[in-house]
Amino acid sequence: MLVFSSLQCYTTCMQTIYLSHLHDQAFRAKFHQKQLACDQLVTLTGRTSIPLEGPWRLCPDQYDTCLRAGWYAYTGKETTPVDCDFEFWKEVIVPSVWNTEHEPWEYYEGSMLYRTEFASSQKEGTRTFLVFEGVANRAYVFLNGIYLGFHEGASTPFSVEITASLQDRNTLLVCANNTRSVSSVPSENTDWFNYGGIYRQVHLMQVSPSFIRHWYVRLLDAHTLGIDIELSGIHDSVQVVCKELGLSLLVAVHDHKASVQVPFTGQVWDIENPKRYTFCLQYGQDRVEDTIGLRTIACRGNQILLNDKPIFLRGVCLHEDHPDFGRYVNENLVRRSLEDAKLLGCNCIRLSHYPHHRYMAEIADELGMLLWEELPVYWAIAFSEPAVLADAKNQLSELILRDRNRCSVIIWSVGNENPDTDERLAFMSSLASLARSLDPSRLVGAACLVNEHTLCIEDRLEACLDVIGLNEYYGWYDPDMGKLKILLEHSLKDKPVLITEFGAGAKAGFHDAEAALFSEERQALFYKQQFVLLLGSPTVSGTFPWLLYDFRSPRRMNKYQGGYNRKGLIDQSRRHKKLAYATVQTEYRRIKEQGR
Ligand code: GCB
Repeated sequence: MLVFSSLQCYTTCMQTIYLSHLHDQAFRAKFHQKQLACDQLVTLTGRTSIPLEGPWRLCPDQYDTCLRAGWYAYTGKETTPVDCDFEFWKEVIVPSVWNTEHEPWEYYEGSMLYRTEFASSQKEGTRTFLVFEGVANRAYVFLNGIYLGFHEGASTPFSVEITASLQDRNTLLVCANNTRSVSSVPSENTDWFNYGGIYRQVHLMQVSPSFIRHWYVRLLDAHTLGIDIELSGIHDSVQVVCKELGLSLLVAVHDHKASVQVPFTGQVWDIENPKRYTFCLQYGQDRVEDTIGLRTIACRGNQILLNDKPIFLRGVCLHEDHPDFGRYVNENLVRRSLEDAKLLGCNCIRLSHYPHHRYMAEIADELGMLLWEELPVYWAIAFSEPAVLADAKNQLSELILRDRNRCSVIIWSVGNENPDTDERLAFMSSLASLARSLDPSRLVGAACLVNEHTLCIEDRLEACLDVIGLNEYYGWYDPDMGKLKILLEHSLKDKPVLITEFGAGAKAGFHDAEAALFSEERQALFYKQQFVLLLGSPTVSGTFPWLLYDFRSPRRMNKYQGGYNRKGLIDQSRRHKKLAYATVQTEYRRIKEQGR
């Protein structure tokens, strides 16, 4: 009897241990305590790094068993059965979105495990960081079985120091999760496809024990160059060199920060002549180098001034979406988008509705294109949840830290078409203040709201913005284009108003002499009529057709759409230019010729 009862007790205890995770519904909480956020970010640009690209192994983990049962700690030497065998997972090239890599994963939403092994020889006295440029929508990172942290937000970079856990041979496991959630930024419902995965590069970055964390170079005014540097380490000065400008300065470090202002007599960057200068910074053994354009951007009344001269923004909107690669982009794809926009006659692109790959701003700097960069504070967001605000602020900080040396970026947008509530106002105005405090050298904007009764742009957020975005679809969703004329007359503002979206759907190759809905003719006609009204209005300082390319959207399921938003001026293959492309091109040529 005694033997039986102790055996029974033993079995129950074992079951409790074995089963405990099955009963733990709060299993994510312990992972979420360790956030990888902007305070740990180290600027990647200007450094050499070791890419962790190539074949990784992937396994869908629909029920999050890795996090629940601790697969990340498995060594392969377990003596009881385990539920995963890493070497049998499918091999996929990283970076990529999983949706395009394996047909059964096309619509998968949930957790995907990514695993790779890499060798590392850490040089004596160096510090090593892992840098992720984009994991959709959130990531849990493990190195050699040790949990490093959690990052929320699909489109901004994050980094984590791994000096202490690095070995000669290493195993990196990432749980990438793209579950849509009402408490995320963006929220559950968007007009784009919810791709998932490690879709931007991963790097190993080795730096000296004392190193440059971030640096920020810009014109404070037409004649003054300002440089601010954040450091981690012991040295009392940092050297700043720009040979072409004849600069060679030793700047004193106080409290891990160094700042200097010097007269600027060089050539400004602008879209016709995108002149850039090479800046090198040396702090002890650490050295960074970047090519940076210098320009000013400001507003005067309803004008936007680039280098003190008024400029009309001949814009277009763009999503990161390709039929073969989803949200993954490489340099060639980015160059192609910029070329298509240039050919259209654009001088500005609105990167909707989330931070695009850093290549975009780097190449726009090189080619002379202005950019509107945006946070995915899109439609309905849980504005009253403090954790959601913290997440949005973190994404904004990561974006600004990544791109504030990119002169092409002129506007930080804090959101798009959100409902008018007190909570939304508080949320978005605090984002606008944060953008200004991190980067006072750019404009802050957002797509604002319209009072449809009085036909007037009317948004309490306007007071916190430098530029007012207006998305309008009169003549498409609302058939009465006449309302647009009234709206523009009612909306004379002392700030620039940009038409941040206007457009109509057209299925490439569908022609109709009567200009039926979704025909190319209808879309072209729409743009002709819209431009007459928009360019005739003194209110409008820029126009951004919605958009350059068709893109996937699960909300768009009529017979013309077939899962795509068809408002592109070019179809999703990027080969077929619709009739409206030429219409917009003609208008933009005319605006340019008029010197507007
Ligand atoms: C909008 C949204 C954009 C949509 C677009 C449309 O106002 O900002 O994300 O895709 O309308 O096509 O309806």
